[in-house]
Amino acid sequence: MTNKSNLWFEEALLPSGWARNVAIAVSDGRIEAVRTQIDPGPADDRYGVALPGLSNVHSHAFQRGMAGLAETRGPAGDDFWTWREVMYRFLDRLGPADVEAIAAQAYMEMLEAGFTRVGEFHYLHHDIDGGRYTNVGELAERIAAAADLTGIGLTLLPVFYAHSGFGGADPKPAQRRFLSNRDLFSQLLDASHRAVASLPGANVGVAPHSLRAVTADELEAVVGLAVDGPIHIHAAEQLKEVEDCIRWSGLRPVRWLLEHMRVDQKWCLIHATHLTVDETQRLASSGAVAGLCPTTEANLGDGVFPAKEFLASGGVFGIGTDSNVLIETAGELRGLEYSQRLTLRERNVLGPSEGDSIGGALFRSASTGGAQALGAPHLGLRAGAPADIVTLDREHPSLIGRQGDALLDAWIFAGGGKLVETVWRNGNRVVEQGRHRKHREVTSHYRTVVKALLSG
Ligand code: NGQ
Ligand code: ZN
Repeated sequence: MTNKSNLWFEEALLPSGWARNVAIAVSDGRIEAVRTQIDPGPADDRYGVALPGLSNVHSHAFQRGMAGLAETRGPAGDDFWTWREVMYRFLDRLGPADVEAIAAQAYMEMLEAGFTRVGEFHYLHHDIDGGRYTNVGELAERIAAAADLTGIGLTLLPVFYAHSGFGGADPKPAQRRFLSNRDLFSQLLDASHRAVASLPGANVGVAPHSLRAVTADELEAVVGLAVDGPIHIHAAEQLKEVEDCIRWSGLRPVRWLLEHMRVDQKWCLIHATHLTVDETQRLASSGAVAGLCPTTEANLGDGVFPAKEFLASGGVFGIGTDSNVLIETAGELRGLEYSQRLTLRERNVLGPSEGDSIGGALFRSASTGGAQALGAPHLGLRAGAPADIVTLDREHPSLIGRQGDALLDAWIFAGGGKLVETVWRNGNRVVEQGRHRKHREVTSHYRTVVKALLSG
């Protein structure tokens, strides 16, 4: 039996631009037809403003469980590397059921924020003592189960991690839960495919963690396993990483990747914060997506991505919530623009031409770049795409009298997260009035798990 519904929106952001009086017919999770300038039918469900669901290109779901717990000053000056120690200590306690409950909470919050798909950069593979689980896909299955429970679209990115620094340095004990060799990684990849097999629209890519964690040979081998999925890698997030890379190879990390790998549309370079002008232009022309995570990059003191030059050179970006310290869509886009305003001392930076709405430019780029980065380029409000639709609360004071891109400006700069009203993912209405249908159940489970973790 097919499952059909007819939705009607006052305004909708289609691939061709804003349209009014839009009817979207949904059948078995897909958009069957989009018609504009049409009156609502008697059986249509009516809504205000429709946007395509956004892709969250970079998440480490388990880190949601330590959100806000790394904001106390330590004995020496705190930085990314001291944060990483705190994060390693937190994951020392996580069992499979904890991972699943925390991921479910994170994915539910993503849907409530307007993300309908997530790229999970999944590197927690082994047991607490570093021993293998009997089932090599144990934790990949927990991620898939959290996606299944909440309904979010999943791009699973199993991570290859083998070293603690450039040139194949031995891993640290605290990294024991992440480690693979080539043979184990191909098992993890097979297990990842099996874990997502029954999830609608899910796919699998590969994620060599960073140039710190893989050798050149390992990188080549892992990239060769990508087949038709995307390739994600952390790059040039911290200055120390850039300096260590130069010491190892004579080149900066992004330059090294551009010279040694065929970096193209299949690639997503996460952060890519520290770029020269030349790297910025070459990364933009490679067609790879820059996976920007403005909230986490601010939280970790990473630095500011040269977004203005990158976009001027035709670059494509997606946004990610990374450490999940705060899960927002509007907030990430606002953070990206504000980081540019603060460093350049200008306003309205990330709109390419006069008359461009900044909210509109940010949202469109994050939609197309995000979908590309997750190997799901067909996303959007168009016939044949999955019905991943987000509505904004038309009655919110920030949206009064706005139309078209002015709605996006109001949402991103003046409204915040609370404007997301209804979210469909694969045709299922998973969020209503800003709350996920399983909010109570998912959060009560999360509460139990986190209380136990923090009291232990
Ligand atoms: C991660 N997070 O893999 O969770 C990293 C920290 C590392 C960010 N880079 C670990 N934001 O890069 O070594
Ligand atoms: Zn990351």
